[in-house]
Amino acid sequence: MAVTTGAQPALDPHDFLAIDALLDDEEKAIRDTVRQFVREQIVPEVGDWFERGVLPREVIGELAKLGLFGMHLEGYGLPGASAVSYGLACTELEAGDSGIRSAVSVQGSLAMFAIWRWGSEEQKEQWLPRMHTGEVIGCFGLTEPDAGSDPGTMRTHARRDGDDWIISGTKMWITNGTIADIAIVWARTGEDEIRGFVVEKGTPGFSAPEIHKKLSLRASVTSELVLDEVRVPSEAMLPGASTLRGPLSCLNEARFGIVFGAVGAARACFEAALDYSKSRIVFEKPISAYQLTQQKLAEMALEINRASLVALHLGRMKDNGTLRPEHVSLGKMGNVRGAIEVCRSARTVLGGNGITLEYPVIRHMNNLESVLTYEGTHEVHTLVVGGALTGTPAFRG
Ligand code: TGC
Ligand code: FAD
Repeated sequence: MAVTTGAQPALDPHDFLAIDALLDDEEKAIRDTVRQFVREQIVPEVGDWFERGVLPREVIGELAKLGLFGMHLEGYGLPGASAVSYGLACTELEAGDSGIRSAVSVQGSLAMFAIWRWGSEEQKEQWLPRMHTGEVIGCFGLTEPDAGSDPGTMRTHARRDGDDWIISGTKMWITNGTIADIAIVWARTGEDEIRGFVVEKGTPGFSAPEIHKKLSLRASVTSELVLDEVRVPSEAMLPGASTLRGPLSCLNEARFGIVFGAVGAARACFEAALDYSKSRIVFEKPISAYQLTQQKLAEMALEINRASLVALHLGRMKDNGTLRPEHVSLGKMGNVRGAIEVCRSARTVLGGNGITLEYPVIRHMNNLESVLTYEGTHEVHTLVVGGALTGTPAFRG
């Protein structure tokens, strides 16, 4: 069939490749609900939260009311939405702010998923319904001051004492740590054994001081977890996981959300740049009329459409059971890097206005520096893909 030419309606700059047509009604409904929430309740406020370095507790309540916590998990009163629907929700949340998507990622894909995948029936019944409604907030403690990309070198350890476990160590850079009611803490229990524990806030010896002075992801709580001989009962241990496979399986879930989320941050910056370019007059013309600006906008549109298609494809693979961790690594490295390029280019279109919180661009740009690093750095994912391509593992040996 020939390419359609002749008189046509104008192309939609916000959906240039008509990707919307690839979504079903339920996916669109979820996407639209989250988009409206973000436009009405996040976008008008988030610059101020970012400036003040806070994530108001009520926002977590609103995210829970929308049913977003653990939305892609099944059973225990959870919605069981498709992976694509969850991904689209992440795109819309991150169009607001990466910190908002992080709050949902950590609750659903890390803390809830750890219990859902590796917990006992009692743990699932005890925690998952209350985490879905936001009554219980969770965090996920894997990274340590001296063990980030290589979590297998963690020092946090747990030893048996009668029926209890005693946990000691420090976790670093933990999203939601200070506001969490429970922490999933990963600890060494033997030379080759790593296990997860549900540690409740208020347990003697456990504290979660907030990390300040961040210049990225400021509308998000980031914390240390300090465990000083913390005693927990044997029922606090997640029975299904006994190696690094336990926490790494949770990361696959959260990384998947980032593949979609990064598209949202990029889209928000593109939209800001497109709008601005039409109204900003320089040398007596709107800057959108200059070819160099059009090139920037075209490159942004290219990247956003490419990243959206990659995300949707990986989402369909996840829904049909063919998605592998290496695919997620490729998606995370490509879409986050692309989003950073889009945001930096958008920043230049806004000129001096590009550096203020009056516009979303520099906030997204700064946030994406965290997104590039957390959930596995760009380099780690590059090496995962490199290992899969060559058959030569890059990390050890
Ligand atoms: P390696 O020897 O390859 O594997 C150890 C065991 O794990 C299994 N495995 C996986 N399982 C599930 N999913 C994956 N993606 C897996 N990758 C490996 C593997 O089969 C093995 O299982 P078993 O049963 O045989 O023992 O592990 P390694 O020590 O060589 O490390 C590999 C490496 C570097 C890829 C991995 O450690 C890694 O991904 N490093 C990055 C760490 C990371 O991403 N940390 C993120 C912390 S959480 C976070 O950042 C939250 S941000 C939240 C927010 O605010 O949004
Ligand atoms: P390192 O591992 O010290 O890496 C430093 C540099 O060396 C990086 O560029 C890295 O890519 C590079 N590098 C490492 N290995 C290699 C190699 N083999 N070849 C080439 N280069 C290499 N963690 C949690 O557990 N839970 C959370 O909720 C959480 N939330 C976070 C929120 C924020 C805002 C941030 C910034 C981080 C968060 N993290 C969390 C931690 C995050 O996952 C780690 O920062 C990340 O995994 C990298 O670890 P690191 O900072 O120790 O860097």
